[in-house]
Amino acid sequence: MERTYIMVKPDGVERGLVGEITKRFENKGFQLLALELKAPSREHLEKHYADLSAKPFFGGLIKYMTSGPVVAMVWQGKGVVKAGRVLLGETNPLASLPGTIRGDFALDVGRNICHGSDSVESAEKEIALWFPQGVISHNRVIEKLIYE
Ligand code: DAT
Ligand code: MG
Repeated sequence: MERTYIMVKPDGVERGLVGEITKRFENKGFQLLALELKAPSREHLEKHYADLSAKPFFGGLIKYMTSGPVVAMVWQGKGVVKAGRVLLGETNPLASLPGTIRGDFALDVGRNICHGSDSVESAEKEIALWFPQGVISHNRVIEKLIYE
């Protein structure tokens, strides 16, 4: 079953949006496999965002991401990588529709409150980076009510 890495960024944690963001993934039917409040090092975040290291905003991005704790999560379910991106909205919150997390709660691209993996491949890498100890694999009793 597909898995994705979702992270509430420091502004989302500070603004008390952890429950709101988590609720949307739960409501949709996705299954939580891992959740932890973390204070990642600069080096750890530089690995997470390695693909963006040449971008002019990289320094500001790392500074923002180390400004407070983040909530790291792994969610599982059918099509969860793509569906997670749909729940999040666009990278630029102003281009995100109401009903999406960024569309409902953010304005600036550099304060967009939540991260979601952009492909199955990056999800696997990100889950291994944030949860090297692995996640809890468990069978939900309600599975047959969510899937046909
Ligand atoms: P996403 O987070 O939607 O996957 P991304 O991976 O391209 O977007 O960029 C990672 C983060 O970097 C993004 O959430 C916010 C920041 N960022 C992206 N583009 C930016 C820009 N043009 N100016 C400032 N920050 C930017
Ligand atoms: Mg990205």
